[in-house]
Amino acid sequence: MKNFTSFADAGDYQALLNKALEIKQNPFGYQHIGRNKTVGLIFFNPSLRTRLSSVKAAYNLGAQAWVLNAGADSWTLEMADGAVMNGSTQEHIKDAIAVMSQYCDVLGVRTFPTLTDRDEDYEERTFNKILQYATVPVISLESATRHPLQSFADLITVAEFKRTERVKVVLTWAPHVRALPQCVPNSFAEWFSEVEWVDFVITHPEGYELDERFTKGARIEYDQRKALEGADFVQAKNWSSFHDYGQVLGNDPAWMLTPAHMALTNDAKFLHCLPVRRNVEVSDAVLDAPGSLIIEEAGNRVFSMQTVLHELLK
Ligand code: AN0
Ligand code: CP
Repeated sequence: MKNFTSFADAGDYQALLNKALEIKQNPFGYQHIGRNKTVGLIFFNPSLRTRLSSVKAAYNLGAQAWVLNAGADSWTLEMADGAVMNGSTQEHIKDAIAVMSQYCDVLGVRTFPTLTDRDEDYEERTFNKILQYATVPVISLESATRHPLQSFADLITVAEFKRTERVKVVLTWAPHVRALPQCVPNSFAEWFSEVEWVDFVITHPEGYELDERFTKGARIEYDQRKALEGADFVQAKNWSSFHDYGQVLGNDPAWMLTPAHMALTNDAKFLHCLPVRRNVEVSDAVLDAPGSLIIEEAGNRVFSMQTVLHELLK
């Protein structure tokens, strides 16, 4: 592994999953790998789980971590190549990333999409600049189009809680009050459509089709009730439209996950990457039910990150 930005970087996903399950059993067993190593974490956007689980993962591995909230804690960064910097930006991303690379052995970066310029987002122009200027391995802490550490944590969670050899996993769109990125569903689709022991179904209202580069191989079912039938795991997430880029096309509250939806499933376990808008995306009764794994799923963010750090630092 050279960088970790997508499913492709995971290589043999089953081997990586087995490693994560092993590390979870013995979280301090690889401290020789992190000794005298520094993990740098840069956030261009807010975070609770990614930020804290990454620090914890570094500590478990015997490494130190620093965090920078770019823009808020540092100089305002210029992204455009060749910019005449006589406006509000104070330091070029080129210099900032090259400098920060000297202060760490691996660099985690969170960027978000513009949700207004689809080409800029789907070409990952910001993240690719970071890859270009970094001189150490780079981990995506969520980019414009992907959130691979989240999907890896979701895979760990499904593997831990599955009751049968094969499982049906459903990703369902959920209503929200804001326009959100497609990163989480893109990555979820990219990962779960490749897992051999998963029957993967995506359900969403018409107009919320994701980029086919992420959903190829997945079954798409517009009837949410039909999709949920017999599900072993249900992951709910809102996303804005890909085709009508960044738009909220409708927010039918009937798509909010309730116990009536879950009753259609095979006593499914419930997943959500968090943060969740309670009683908008999903009802309290689902989030707080015994079958809800939202806290365990967030807990596994430590082990997805720790496993990736292990692979990059070993
Ligand atoms: C972000 C998103 O949808 O990508 C982060 C989720 C991990 N969610 C929100 O902005 C609410
Ligand atoms: N799930 C997730 O990535 O959460 P944060 O945005 O809080 O890091």
